[in-house]
Amino acid sequence: EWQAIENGVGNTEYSGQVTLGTAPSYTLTDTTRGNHKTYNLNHGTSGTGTLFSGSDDVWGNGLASNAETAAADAHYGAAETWDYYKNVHGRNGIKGDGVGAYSRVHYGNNYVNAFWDDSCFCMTYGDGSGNASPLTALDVAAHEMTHGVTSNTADLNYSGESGGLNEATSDIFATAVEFYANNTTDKGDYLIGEKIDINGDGTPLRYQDKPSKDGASKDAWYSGIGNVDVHYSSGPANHFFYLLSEGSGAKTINGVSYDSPTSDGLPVTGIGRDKAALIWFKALTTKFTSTTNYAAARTGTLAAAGELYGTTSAEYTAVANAWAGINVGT
Ligand code: ASN
Ligand code: ZN
Ligand code: CA
Repeated sequence: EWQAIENGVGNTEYSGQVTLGTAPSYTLTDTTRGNHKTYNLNHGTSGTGTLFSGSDDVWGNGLASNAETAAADAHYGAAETWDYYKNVHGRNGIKGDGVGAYSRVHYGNNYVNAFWDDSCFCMTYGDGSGNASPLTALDVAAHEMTHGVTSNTADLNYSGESGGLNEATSDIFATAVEFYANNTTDKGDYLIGEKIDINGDGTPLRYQDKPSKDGASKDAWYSGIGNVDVHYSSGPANHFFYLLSEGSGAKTINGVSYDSPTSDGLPVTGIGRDKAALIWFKALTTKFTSTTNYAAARTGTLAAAGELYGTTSAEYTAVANAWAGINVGT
C-alpha cells in the first residue's frame, strides 16, 4: 500500500519545534521509518489505546497540558534514534529489518518511568507526577529504544554484571543520539534524563563522567558489583564510555562541566565520542553475548577496536586505558 510522505510539525516540550514523519490525513505514522506509530493510552495501562490523529499536521503546543505534546516528543525521539542507528551504524531499525516499533504515551496515572517491552516491541512513557514531567525527552526515548536493539543483538541478561552492561548500553546510545540530533533546544551532554526533572531539583537521573554523583551509581568495577541494581552497576561502563570519548580531567561541553577522575589515578586521552560509539556498537553486535560481564566487555571492545583501527592504534590503547581507569583489567 502506497502512502505519501508527510512532514508534520511537532511542538515538543523538550526539543522545541521539530519535523515529524506523519501519514495522511493525518496520523503519527512515520512512513519513512518502518511505519513507527505513536499511540495515546489516555491513562490506560494495556493495549495500544488510539493512534494519534488530527485534522491538521501540527502536533502539540509545547506544553504538557496538551495531550499531543508528549506524543510529539516521543515520535521525535523514535525518529532521531532510528536515523542514528541507520546513518551512523547502518542498522535499519531495531531488528535491522526495516520494521518500526511503536510508542505509547500517557501510560497510567502519575507514572514516573518509561520502558521498552520485548513482547509488544514497543516503548511506553508515563506522564510523571508532582514536579516530574512526562518521561518523553530525547535521551529517554533513545535509552528505551536501545533496549530493543540490545534484546535483538547481544541480548545481555538483565541482572548481574551483564544487566549493568545492558543498562549502560542504553545510556551510551542515549547520549550518542542526543549529540547526533544536534537539537538547538536539547543540546548533547553526558547526562541522562536532564530534561525531565525526575528529582524535582533540576538534577539529571544519571551522570556518565562521574556516575556516583547520583548518590547510588558506581564509578568503578569491584568484585560484587553484580549484586547492585542494574541502573547503578551500569556506572562503570558509563564512566568507561565517557573516559574513552573525552578523556579524564575537567572539561566543559555545550555549557556543561564534567570531571572524570580514574580509579587508578592515571590519565586517559579520549578518542572522541563517535569512535567510542562505533567501538561499543561493534562489540555489542559482534562480540557481546547474554552472559558478557565486565571482564568480557573489555575483551570484546578491545577486539572491536582492533578490527576497526588496528591493535597498534591510539584507539586500541585508549580502550585499554579507559578500562584500567574503571578498575577492569589492570
Ligand atoms: N526506565 C527503566 C529502564 O529503561 C525501566 C525499567 O527499569 N524497566 O531501565
Ligand atoms: Zn533501561
Ligand atoms: Ca542527556
